[in-house]
Amino acid sequence: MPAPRTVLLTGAAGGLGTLMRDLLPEYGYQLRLLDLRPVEGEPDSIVADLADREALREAVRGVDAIIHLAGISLEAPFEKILRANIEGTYNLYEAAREEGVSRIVFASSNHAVGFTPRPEGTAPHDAGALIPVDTPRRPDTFYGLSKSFGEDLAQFYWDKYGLETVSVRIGSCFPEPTSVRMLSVWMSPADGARLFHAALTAENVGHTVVYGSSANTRLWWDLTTARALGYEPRDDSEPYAEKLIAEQGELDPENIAHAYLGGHFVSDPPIWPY
Ligand code: NAI
Ligand code: 15L
Repeated sequence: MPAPRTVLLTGAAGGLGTLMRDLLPEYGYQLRLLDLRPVEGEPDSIVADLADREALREAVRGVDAIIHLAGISLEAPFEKILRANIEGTYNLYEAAREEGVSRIVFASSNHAVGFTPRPEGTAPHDAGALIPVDTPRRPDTFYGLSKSFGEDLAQFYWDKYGLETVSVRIGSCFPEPTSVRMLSVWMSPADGARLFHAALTAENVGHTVVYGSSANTRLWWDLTTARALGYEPRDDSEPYAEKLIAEQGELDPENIAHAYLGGHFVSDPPIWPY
């Protein structure tokens, strides 16, 4: 496939969308922006709901690829997750299929496998202890279930229609890690842009699942499939470790919110205001 140039970025007004709007143009992409809310300072951004199939068809028409970030990004009542993340992602894939878009980068999440116990013992973990991408999916929330659905949807659209996807199980992509857990799952924004670029340009991805994080010293999962796309992370959360551990203490294996990949998402009740 020729290198994608025009890329639809859904969820462009959100936290990750805002970071990627800054970083991805350096790789030569022309971004078409879409969100439920107007993107500040971007009068040409498309304001549309993922429920609006006509608007989605128009939005995807003529783009080379899509980075799909839009949706509910935390736990919420099932009905809301169903509409935005499950039906909304289906609507986007249908629009892409109908308009002949050949590649989607799907913002999956660590919460699709959030009930996977984190590696035991002290980091850095041996390669054999890292969680592989083909570990059974164990969603920790309705939100995580929607990401699990998105990965299956992506596989289905590849097998049935030849529409390629890289599903990126993002850890925590924020300017800095803010918790001890994040020392293991953090993806710096710059590494996020490197990974999205690799996911857009690698050849013959079919449906590939990767974890999305930096090369953290305290890494919990295996970045092999991400590296196979050409991703070379340059950042590591370790410089933040001393301060965060002094403030919050080491992870406690007896604390359910510290025992699994998904952190506090595994705890009950699962629904917070957000
Ligand atoms: P965010 O909540 O800041 O942004 C999501 C954006 O999607 C918002 O601007 C919102 O208006 C838009 N949106 C929500 N429902 C929509 C709908 N029905 N139609 C159109 N737009 C809609 O979330 P963030 O942090 O930017 O995450 C982006 C994506 O990456 C999400 O899919 C999230 O699940 C995923 N992700 C993010 C992680 C992170 O560390 N930031 C970690 C793992 C996954
Ligand atoms: C996610 O999937 C969320 O979208 C993000 O806000 C963070 O909570 C992240 O996971 C995380 O696990 O830290």
